[in-house]
Amino acid sequence: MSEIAGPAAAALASLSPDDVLFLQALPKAELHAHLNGSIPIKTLLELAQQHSPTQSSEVADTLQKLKSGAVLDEIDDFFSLMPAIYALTSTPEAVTTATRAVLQSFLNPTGDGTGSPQCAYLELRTTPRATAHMTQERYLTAVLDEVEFYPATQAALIVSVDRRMSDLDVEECVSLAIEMKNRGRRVVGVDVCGDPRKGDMQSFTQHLLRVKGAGLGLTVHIAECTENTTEDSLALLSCRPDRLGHTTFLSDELKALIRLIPCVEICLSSNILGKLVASLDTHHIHYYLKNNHPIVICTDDALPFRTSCLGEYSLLLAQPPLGLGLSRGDVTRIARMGMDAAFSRPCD
Ligand code: 6MZ
Repeated sequence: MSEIAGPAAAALASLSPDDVLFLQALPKAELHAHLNGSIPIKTLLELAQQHSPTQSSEVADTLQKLKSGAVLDEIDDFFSLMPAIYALTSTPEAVTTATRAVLQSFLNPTGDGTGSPQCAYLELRTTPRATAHMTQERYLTAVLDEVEFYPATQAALIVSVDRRMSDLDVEECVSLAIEMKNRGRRVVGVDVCGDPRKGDMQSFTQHLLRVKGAGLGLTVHIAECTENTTEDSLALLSCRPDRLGHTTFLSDELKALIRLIPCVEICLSSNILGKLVASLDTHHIHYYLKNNHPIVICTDDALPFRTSCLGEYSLLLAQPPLGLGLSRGDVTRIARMGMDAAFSRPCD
């Protein structure tokens, strides 16, 4: 696991050793983690080393930013990190290396002496990507080979559809997810992600409506930024998603509509460092806690946001202003809600 920094690190540092032990031992589900945003910095640097003769200045600049802690003043600052990361994961071998490192960082004992992994169950998500070296199917196969190295009670994959994809690409991506599931591969759901200001969600619905019929879970990033219109959110909600990502700018009218959606994926550090939410105080997590709506606590992109599952849970337990000051009982209840919201219910 990479070093954590920022609000999650400050919250963790404020906890007593006993509180830290309590959080480490708590079975946690990580249900919203993007593969290419979760690669440990050490692994990314190793990939860059192998790549070095052809390393562009863009890759070098991005690595420098990620090492020192990327400052994200606007949404483009986050998305502009991705091309360099993608340049380093453009072959099946690099995808294998990156996926293995991400899975190990979440699921292998963290080396903190407790023997606990970061999380008990991981639903990793990724966007199948075709490059000069691989097809989308080859990409997905490389990822799934690594995911399936772990038992089904520990790891599964969600196939992401990117808002920037063409209609044909969305159709193919959803078909690929369904085909993989039908072949017995461990795909458990489909996600809609990508730059929230892009894409026409109305045109995505015909493809997304096939997801649940195929026995897959559906999760969608929704109302992530102020530019997301009510129509955009309504189009996504019309596909009856099982989980919602972020929901940062959902209006009260739309919040009323999501009462029956089983779970909202909350990414505290991501929202704060990405400057989509001003502070923990004003975070929409308060609305869900007050209304007893199920949530799951997630890292989103541990690489740029320099966080971990432990860090995110520390933000729940730490006293204000560093955390929400929730009780151990409440934090235990939230962790259980997360486990219950998995697409493939892990039974141990
Ligand atoms: C929307 C996000 C995201 O799929 O290549 N992604 N989309 N909002 C976010 N919040 C900050 N964080 C990550 O992982 C990287 C991709 O995940 C999506 C973006 O499309 C990004 O390119 P994969 O493994």
